[in-house]
Amino acid sequence: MAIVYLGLGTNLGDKTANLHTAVHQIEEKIGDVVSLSSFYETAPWGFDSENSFLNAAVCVETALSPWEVLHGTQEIERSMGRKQKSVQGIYHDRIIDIDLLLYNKEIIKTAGLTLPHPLMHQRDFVMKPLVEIAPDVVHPVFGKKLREIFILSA
Ligand code: PH2
Ligand code: MG
Ligand code: MG
Repeated sequence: MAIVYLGLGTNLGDKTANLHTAVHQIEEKIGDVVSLSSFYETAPWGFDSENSFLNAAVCVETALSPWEVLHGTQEIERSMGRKQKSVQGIYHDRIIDIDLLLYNKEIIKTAGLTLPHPLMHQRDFVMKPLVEIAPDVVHPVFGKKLREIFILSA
C-alpha cells in the first residue's frame, strides 16, 4: 500500500458539493481516504477569473501505482464534467481539478507525471490545506517538513 496526497480545486458551480463528490469518487476509484482538510476559499492564481476557488487536500491509502492513480483522477475529472485541461500554464475555470502532490517518497520525472508536484511548494492554495493534514511529512526533494516549507514561502 502507498500513501498519496491529492490536491483538489474547483471554481465553478456548487463548489462545496463538487469537493464532496470528488472525495466520494476517490474513495471508490483510488482507495481509503485517511484524512481530508478543511475547504479553503482562495483567489485564482496564475490566471484572471471572477470565480474564486475552493481548495482542499486529501490523504489516500492506495494499492494503485502512481500512473494508475493519475488515470483514476483524470477519469473522475471527466466523469464530473471537466472540459478543458490546462496546457503549458494556461489555466481555465473548472468544475474539478485533482492533482497528484506526493506519492510515498517517490521522485518521478516523466512527460506525463512529475512527483512531487513541481509547483506545490509555490502555491499557498496547495500548501495551506496540505500542511493542515500533513505538517510533518517530509518533501522528498527538499528534505524539509511541509510546514517548514510553507513558513519559508510566506
Ligand atoms: N489551480 C490552478 C491554477 N490556479 N488557483 C487557485 N486559487 N486554486 C487552484 O486550484 C488553482 C489556481 C491550476 O490547476
Ligand atoms: Mg491544478
Ligand atoms: Mg490538474
